[in-house]
Amino acid sequence: MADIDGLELLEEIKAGVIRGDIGGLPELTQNALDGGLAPETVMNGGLISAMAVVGDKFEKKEYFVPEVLVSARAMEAALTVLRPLLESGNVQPLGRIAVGTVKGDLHDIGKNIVAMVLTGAGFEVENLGTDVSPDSFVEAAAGGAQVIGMSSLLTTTRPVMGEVVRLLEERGLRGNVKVVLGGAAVTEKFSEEVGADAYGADANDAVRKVKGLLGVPL
Ligand code: B1M
Repeated sequence: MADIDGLELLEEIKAGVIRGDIGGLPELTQNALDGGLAPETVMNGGLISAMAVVGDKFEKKEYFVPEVLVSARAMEAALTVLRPLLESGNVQPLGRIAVGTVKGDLHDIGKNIVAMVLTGAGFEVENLGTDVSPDSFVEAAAGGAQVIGMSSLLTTTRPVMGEVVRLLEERGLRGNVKVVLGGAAVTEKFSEEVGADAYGADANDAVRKVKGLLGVPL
């Protein structure tokens, strides 16, 4: 495929997510892959950049929750095509990680991408879902997760992450488990303040940070 076709397809995918074309996205995504675009290119250049536009529209009150929800579903439809490719990693897991969106927060697209990319990088990932209580994160750590990954997009849910770190300490588990934070409500500075071990700016950065914490070569 000529590069220009690849760029056009990426633009179509991006436009499809922005206008919420749930039905058309799987085929467009498949066409892009068949045409030689890498799954990571489709995800970053098509899907994630589209959600950034959707976020801008929401902020400017050009989009409201229903439109955002339809775009989110369109992105999920595309991800069903990408998921098997992004998750086909090594056979021997490099480590065990539990990932969830914190209590009070239902945003899961970014967290699911992080889970997918970690799986693809060779980790065994338990996806705890959304609205995950501090106790559930602690249970995952007690059950043998070496890393607890928390995602938060709402500033109101940020205190939950500090609560989890505190509970892990209180229950004597903090020495055995690393904590990684991410999501639009989190910053590196905030991660340090609540006592997390690392901050992941995006899915690839999360993989880098988890590898670093577990001593896996980059
Ligand atoms: Co919501 N929402 N939303 N929303 N929404 C935001 C987050 C918001 C910033 C929009 C805005 O006002 N500009 C705003 C939060 C404001 C704030 O707190 N400061 C907001 C709001 C206010 C709300 C509601 C309260 C709206 C309402 O009801 N009035 C409500 C809350 C519901 C709840 O959770 N209790 C709500 C609802 C929704 C929808 C349901 C409509 C939908 C979510 C659908 C879903 O997730 N299934 C939605 C969406 C889609 C968004 C925006 C537009 C896009 C989020 C997204 O999916 N981005 C968002 C605006 C924005 O972020 N600009 C917004 C794409 C995704 C790939 O990126 O999630 O950032 P992201 O993940 C990235 C990185 O952050 C990182 O890697 C990912 C891949 O690169 N990352 C990690 C994420 N988790 C990580 C974990 C890691 C490491 C990296 O380690 C463990």
